[in-house]
Amino acid sequence: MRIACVFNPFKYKLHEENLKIVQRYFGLFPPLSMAWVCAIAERAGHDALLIDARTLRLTKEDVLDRLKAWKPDILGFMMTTYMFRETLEWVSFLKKNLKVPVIIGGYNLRVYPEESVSVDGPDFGCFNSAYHTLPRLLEELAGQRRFGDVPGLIYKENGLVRMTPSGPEPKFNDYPNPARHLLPNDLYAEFTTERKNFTVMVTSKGCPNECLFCEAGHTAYNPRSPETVLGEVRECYTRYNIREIDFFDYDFCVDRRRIDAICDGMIKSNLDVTWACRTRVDYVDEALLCKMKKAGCSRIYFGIESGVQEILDRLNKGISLQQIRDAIEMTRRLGIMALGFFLVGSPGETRETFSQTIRFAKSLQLDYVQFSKLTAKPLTPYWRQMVRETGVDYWRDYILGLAEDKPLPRPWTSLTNEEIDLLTKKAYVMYHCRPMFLLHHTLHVKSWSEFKRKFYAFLEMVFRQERVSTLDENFVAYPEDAGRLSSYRRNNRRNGVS
Ligand code: B12
Ligand code: SF4
Repeated sequence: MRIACVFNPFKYKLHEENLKIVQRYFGLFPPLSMAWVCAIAERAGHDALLIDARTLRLTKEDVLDRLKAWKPDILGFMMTTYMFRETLEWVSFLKKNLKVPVIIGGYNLRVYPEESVSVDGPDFGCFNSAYHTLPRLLEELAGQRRFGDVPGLIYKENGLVRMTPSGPEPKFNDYPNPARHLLPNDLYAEFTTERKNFTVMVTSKGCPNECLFCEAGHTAYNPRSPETVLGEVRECYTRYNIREIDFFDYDFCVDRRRIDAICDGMIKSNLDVTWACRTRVDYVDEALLCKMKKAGCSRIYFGIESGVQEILDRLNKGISLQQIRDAIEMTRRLGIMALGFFLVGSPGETRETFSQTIRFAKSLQLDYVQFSKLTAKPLTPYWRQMVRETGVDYWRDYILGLAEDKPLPRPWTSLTNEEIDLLTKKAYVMYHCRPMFLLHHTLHVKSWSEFKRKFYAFLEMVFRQERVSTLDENFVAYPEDAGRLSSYRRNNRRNGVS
């Protein structure tokens, strides 16, 4: 069977936690979920195609032409809750023109499995991992079509949406490596990228902590072994010329023995690769940071959330301001850049608490900051509370097409959504418009593309941000490398694909 997965471009949404400018400059990333899906299909003996229409700047019509030439038996899409309706438009368009079945998967199917498939467009849904589901589905599509026998599947039958039991949770370690050979690996970059080629890796699922704003809280930890991780790093280095990796795990350092072994392996292999990861301030100490630095770690993203202890406690973050100060000081002293994630509009937040947070952020001398508007995201404790208390589930209504994209209420703070939006913008401007900060960053850029990306982002942040966030029909992600993209498109045209 032939499965073609499509990663569509997506626009800024009012209900998301980030500002439009953050979304625009966040980066162009490999569509990793579907790269796993394709790898799983290929391992089972099927043919796979993955079209990253977002990075390649392809329109629906361009993608249709490519698919007509490739002739898939089934189309695949990854669904997040936030971008569900936009991806659904792509599903409808391509399905109407190609007349092949569509399977959807991804995080939104964990939250709203039946609803996701009940809408017009998708024929099948994979509500957990593709690991067992996809090979069995492809087998049934080619043969008997007994969909009830496929584990973890949602499908439509006689006007009803049916769901099969999901079967045992596969070990993440047993997955093949994502099918990066199907991707334009030299086009990816994130805001902080210093080297090319850049990629993203995910080496564990889940997180044992229980921060109340986070959907990963208290989810089963399912890691890949150090050997598997090192094997993927080596593959990235030799096969795809990757020189910078961002480990996108919810928390890369949950298991001290695992991270120790990964770092030891990286030091031993002596590959010319730098990397970044996310972790908590209470998971690092001097010995670990020294080892991470030696292993090529150049940036760590820490969840700091607030500069007010009372707010950290209300978020159930389980860390103190002193722990934050110590971890950031150590990280920077050892020559690793530190990024801090902060929340705006937390429970009990006022203008005064947020001023304290900005002062705290500045005092830490972080290399990067990200301020996000605290939002009741699906599967978080705040979302559960909101649904319980109001009886309305905005996200469910949104994916069913019953609610428009809009900022969600934040009953836990007296600040209005408009004030939170303004404070978030102000925080970015206040943090970045400091002469010493600007000088330091200008002197430390490593390439022309890094300089251009950061310079344009700065200009847009200071001069082009609207007062209150609005939708933008012409929204596109910052085109990292327009020259390389054009040559890709030219080559493809020469080879007969649009
Ligand atoms: C890498 C990543 C990205 C990358 C690439 C996109 C991708 N998912 O491949 C980038 C940066 C582009 C991205 C973008 C966004 N992301 Co993202 N992303 C991730 C991240 C960190 C890892 C995904 C991954 O590879 N996981 C490991 C694989 C093995 O697991 P998996 O993704 O669940 O995939 C398995 C199954 O779900 C299933 N499956 C998944 N897709 C499909 C498709 C088919 C056809 C089938 C059959 C099965 C299937 O099979 C897979 C293999 O078993 C996850 C968090 C996480 N740790 O999982 C967030 C996550 C998926 N992203 C999230 C969000 C919010 C976004 C954005 C909206 C952010 C933004 N504002 O821009 C966008 C939306 C993109 C879109 N088109 O909708 C949320 C989704 C929450 C939700 N309720 O939907 C997550 C869970 C992060 C979070 N904690 O909030 N993301
Ligand atoms: S914020 Fe970080 S530590 Fe807290 S639950 Fe989420 S992933 Fe885990």
